[in-house]
Amino acid sequence: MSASLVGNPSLRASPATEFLDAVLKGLSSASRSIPSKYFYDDIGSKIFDDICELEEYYPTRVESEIMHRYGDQIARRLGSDVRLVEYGSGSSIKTRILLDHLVDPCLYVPVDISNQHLARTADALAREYPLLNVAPVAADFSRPFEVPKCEFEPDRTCVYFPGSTIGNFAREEASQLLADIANRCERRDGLLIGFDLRKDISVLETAYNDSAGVTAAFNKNLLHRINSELGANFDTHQFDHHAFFNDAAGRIEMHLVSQREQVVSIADHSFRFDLSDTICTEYSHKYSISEFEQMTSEVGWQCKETWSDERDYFAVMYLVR
Ligand code: AVJ
Repeated sequence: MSASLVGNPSLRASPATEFLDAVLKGLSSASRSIPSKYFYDDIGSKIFDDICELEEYYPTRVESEIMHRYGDQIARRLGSDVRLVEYGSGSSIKTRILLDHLVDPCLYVPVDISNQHLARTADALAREYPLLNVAPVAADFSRPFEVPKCEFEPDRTCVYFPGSTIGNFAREEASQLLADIANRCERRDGLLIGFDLRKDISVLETAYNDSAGVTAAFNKNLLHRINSELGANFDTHQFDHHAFFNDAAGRIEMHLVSQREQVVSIADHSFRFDLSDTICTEYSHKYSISEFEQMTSEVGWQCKETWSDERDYFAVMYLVR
C-alpha cells in the first residue's frame, strides 16, 4: 500500500463544518437523508457496541464465530509479518480474535472516525498485546489517508474491513471504495472483508428492530448529535425509528419518521416536516457470495477463500490484488 496523502489537510473543511454541510445538503434534497457515518460520535459508538450484544442482532456474533472457527486458516492466508490496516475499527472486538491467530504481525493500524473511541481502543489493545505495534489513525476511511509505516518492511499489507460496514455503501459506492482500496494496494496485498448475506426477511428486520429499543436509540442519537453539535432544535420524541428490508434494492433501510407537522431549525436554515415524512439514516446492503465475488473481481481483486457459518448468515472473504 502506498502512503500517499491526497489533498492538503489544512485546506480541508473542519469536521464541524463538514458535518453541518452534510446535514444541510441531506435535508435539502427531495428524498431526505443523512450519511450513516455520522452515527459514530462517542455516544453513538458506545450504543453501537450495545447493539452488538443484542440477541436479535446476529451479524457481530456470527462473524466472531467465523473468526474463531477459521482463525487458523485465515491467519495462514494472511501470512506472517503483515501490516494490518483496519477500516472502521470501532472497539476492535473481532480484531482481537484475528490478532490471537496472526503470526508476528508487524503493525496494526486501526482507522476510525470517532477520535476518542479510537484512542481508548488503541490504548487497551497496546496493553493487551505488548509485543504489537499499534498506530491508530483518526480518519474517515472513505477518503484517502496516510498509512503509518512499519519499522521493518512488511511482507504484505492486509486491509481488514470487518463488520459488514461495506453494506452501508450503495452498491456503486461500495464498488468504487473497493476499487480505491485496490488502487492504494500493491501486488500481493490482501483484503479480508466481512459482509452480511441475504436471508429470511424476518431475521433481517428483527435484527434492526430489537425489542429493547437499542437500535432506535442509536438512530435517534443522530438527532441528539445534530442538536448538540450544530445547535439544531429537533424534538427527538417527534421522530420514530423505522427499519425495514427493501427487497428490490437488497438492503435494510433505517429512517426517522416525523410524527406530526413540524419545523426544525439548524443554523440559519429551517426544515419543514409533514406527518410521516422520513429522513433516511442508513442503508445496510445484503449480498450473496457470488454477487460479492463478481463485484470485487470487476475492480481488481481476486477471491482466494470465503468462510461462512452453517446457516449462511454472514461471510468473511479473503482477496488479493
Ligand atoms: C456497522 C454498518 C455493519 O449495518 O448492521 C446496526 C450498523 N445499524 N444496527 C449494520 C447498524 C443498525 C451496522 N454496520
